[in-house]
Amino acid sequence: MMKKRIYLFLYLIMTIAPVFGAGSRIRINQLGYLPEATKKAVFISESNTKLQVITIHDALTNELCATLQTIQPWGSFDKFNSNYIIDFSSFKQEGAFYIKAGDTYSPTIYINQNLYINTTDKLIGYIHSQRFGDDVSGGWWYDASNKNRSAVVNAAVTYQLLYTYNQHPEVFSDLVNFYGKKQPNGIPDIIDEAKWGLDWLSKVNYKSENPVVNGKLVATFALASDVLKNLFPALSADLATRATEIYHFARQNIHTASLNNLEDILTEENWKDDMQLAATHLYFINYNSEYLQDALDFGAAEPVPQWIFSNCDKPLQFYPYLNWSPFLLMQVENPLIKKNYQHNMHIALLRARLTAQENPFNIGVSLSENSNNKITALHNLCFTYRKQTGDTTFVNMEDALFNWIFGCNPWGISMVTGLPENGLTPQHPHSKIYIESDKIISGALVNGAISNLCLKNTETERQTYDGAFERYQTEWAIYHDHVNDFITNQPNIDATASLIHLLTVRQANGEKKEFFDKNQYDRGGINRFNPDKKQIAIIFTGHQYTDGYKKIRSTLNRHKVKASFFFSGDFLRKAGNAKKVKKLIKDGHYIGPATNHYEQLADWNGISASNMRKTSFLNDLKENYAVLKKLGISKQQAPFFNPPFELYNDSISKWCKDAGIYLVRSTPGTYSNLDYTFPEMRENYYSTKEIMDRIMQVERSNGLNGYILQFHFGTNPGRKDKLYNSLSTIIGSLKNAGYQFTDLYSATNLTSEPKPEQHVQKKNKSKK
Ligand SMILES: [Ca+2]
Ligand SMILES: [Ca+2]
Repeated sequence: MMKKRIYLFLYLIMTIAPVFGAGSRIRINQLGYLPEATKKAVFISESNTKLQVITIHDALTNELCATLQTIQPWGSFDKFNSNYIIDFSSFKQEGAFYIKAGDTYSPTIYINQNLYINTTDKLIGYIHSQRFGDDVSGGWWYDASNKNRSAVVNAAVTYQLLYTYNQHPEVFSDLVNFYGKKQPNGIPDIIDEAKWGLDWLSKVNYKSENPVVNGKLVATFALASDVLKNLFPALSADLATRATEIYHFARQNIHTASLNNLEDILTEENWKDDMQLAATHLYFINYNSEYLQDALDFGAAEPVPQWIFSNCDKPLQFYPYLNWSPFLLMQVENPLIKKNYQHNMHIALLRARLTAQENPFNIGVSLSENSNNKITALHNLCFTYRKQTGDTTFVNMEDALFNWIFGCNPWGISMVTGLPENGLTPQHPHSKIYIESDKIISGALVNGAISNLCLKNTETERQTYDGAFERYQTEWAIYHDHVNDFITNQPNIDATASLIHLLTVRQANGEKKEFFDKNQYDRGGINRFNPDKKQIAIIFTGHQYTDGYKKIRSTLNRHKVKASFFFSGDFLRKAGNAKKVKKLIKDGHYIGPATNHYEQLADWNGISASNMRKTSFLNDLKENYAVLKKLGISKQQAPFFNPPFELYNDSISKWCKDAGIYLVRSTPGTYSNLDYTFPEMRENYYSTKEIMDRIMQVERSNGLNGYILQFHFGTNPGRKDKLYNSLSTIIGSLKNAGYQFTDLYSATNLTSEPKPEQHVQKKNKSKK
């Protein structure tokens, strides 16, 4: 009997049990997911693991938010005996979460509609940092850490910047001038950067170049002449002439040039793709049918991207990886041309999908040197094909390529330096700046993983470096976050430029089109929202006193103003306060946290209070949320936080972001928050009249657009002259001055207000 039991027990362990896999990991896109988008993660495990269900939890409170069975087994792969694709697309709440599968936890997963805001600025900033030369005579960008100068790479980067801007000009901001100084110059920053490239490319002596270079010059100049028509009219006309001149030279010299000097200068083998793109752009400048014929002829020689059909191709062998020409020519009014290119792209994508089906990450490129060039190129190919044909056959592969870049890969690392800021990103890039100064410039996509087979073909032996990533290396894919690994961990300027396009189209096609964050920040906390809007947000903070309750509530109701209230855990636990808070919820106000005991988090200079560690801060906040929960407010319904005494620093705002919440404080200058002072404070005391005068004075001199006015829910009994008694007058005068009062959701536009249905569902569940 005893024996049988043991056997049964062992049997259970071996068959049903272990989600406790040794080396089990959940790989996710660290940048995050749009609420309405497809959301996938990959579970990899070195042991045999059965996975049938996963749960999703809030990253701060650990609250269970969803239980899902949408998991697909993938089988075994190299050293990973079990692999699963976790599909959590049905989960659409915004915030910070994690997935739990057995005893395996994912990193923090961010779901938000505004994921892409400012990301392209970072990438453009990286390209800017690669400028070499002086501002007067110009220069080029280093194409790699060895500080080479390459006309093909410079032309390809410039072209991609112009192309991307031309597709979605609305996405790009103007924060800096041509020299990168924080001084808007009326030119989108992506164009400032493209202009740097153009200036140097204009100096290249095309007569000593071959069609590989000249084709790229023509395409770039012709596209630039179109894109810059309004911004730089004279330059635009000049570039059009130059493009035509270079094209005719290149066209006449194809046979003399192509065989002789191609191989010495470059490893780039194909030039017909470059000449095709050149002819295409010239056709779109003057609609001369000879150019169209040339474009079709050159295109016939290279109908599909060759690297999709090859294995260990060299970095520049089939450069640039993506030829936009077929997509541009599909717009020509000719059904035959359109159909032909559509079929070619379809075949290329089918071939890529065969490769993708061979690995759990669904990656459809062979991992050779500079694989991230191919990953971004294939993504852009999938996207553009889908956009132009409406065929969604390859959308899963497209998403997988995007997720791979940002961490859904065997190592769980985002391949872009410093993006996302709070993620796991390359810490030891093979870049000269890092080697010389230890500084990592954000926004650079590194070369990416390589297969062991292709690594052997390089002059490098298979490299091994000690580190956490070694256990995830496979024959299929090797990557090291190591400064000496120039094959996989070297920042790559043209892959970065290609990634700009990828992020841009994803941002432009997101369900809610917010391209810019118009909030103003101080040490990472929002202290003013969109100054273009004649709107004000009112917030209250409560810890010790409640004497303002009745007056504040009736005033807000009378004026139909929705405000935000931040209450400490101590406040919420005090007898009688729950009732008040419930009434405020019923009135439609926002209720959020202000820490558990309302203890100072930092001093007036922003220096952290002693012992203030991330875990202690977050644990304290968690307790505040636990009391809110008892009043029916989940963390997802309270994403804004107001720190005690409005004191905080960069770390505290960052910790808030990690937890999926936003730190908000008052806009300085109006003294509204000094309504807590009392006469014994002597020269620091402010009477209600002084505060009211001050608010209206700021209004007259500056306007109060986007202002956050913060008041107290109650104040020291020593203060007899309570400001809340005059709240109605303040709101009235501001309304008369034309201001609207708004809630923090619409004010900041950072996250959407949870829908009422979600509350109802939760209530029903908790009753069961
Ligand atoms: Ca600018
Ligand atoms: Ca080429």
